[in-house]
Amino acid sequence: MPNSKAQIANRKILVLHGPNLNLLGRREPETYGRVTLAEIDAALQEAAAERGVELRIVQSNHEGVLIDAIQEALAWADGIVINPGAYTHTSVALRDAIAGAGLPAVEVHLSNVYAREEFRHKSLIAPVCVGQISGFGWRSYVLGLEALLDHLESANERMGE
Ligand code: CA2
Repeated sequence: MPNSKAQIANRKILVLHGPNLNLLGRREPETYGRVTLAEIDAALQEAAAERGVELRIVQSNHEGVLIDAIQEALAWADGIVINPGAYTHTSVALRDAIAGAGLPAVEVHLSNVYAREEFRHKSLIAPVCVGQISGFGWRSYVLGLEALLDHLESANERMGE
């Protein structure tokens, strides 16, 4: 079995946080916990440093800004970790951007969207992602990053690199 904590040299990953996630830790702690977005970013940077990976992190409340970041990532990134927030359930444009970029993406959610309202059970984004992680609070992001890095590593192994 391959070493899942292997260092992957020069990997660069875009982390995208969608709308309202800037409020984390300050509103609705019963649903989203008390951890702030800055603390999640710090946990991600720590996990990335352990694997020798560079992260660029963007939060926006605007669909177009998220789409621009995905398009620009084509020029520099190896993959995307995204919590699309409520756009998960509504945005054909975000889905098209991820599909169009062709970069491997992992969708993450703090809450278990399948244990919540029915409108959250449908993700327009998940079908264009490698996979989805939902329900582990801030750890969903770190698990998503680890899963994406393992996916990139095994894709390389398949290509005989
Ligand atoms: O569980 C998740 O990570 C979600 O992506 C969060 C979205 C929600 O629309 C998705 O269905 C599931 C909402 C993010 C809003 O975050 C807030 C944080 C604190 C206070 C208010 C909103």
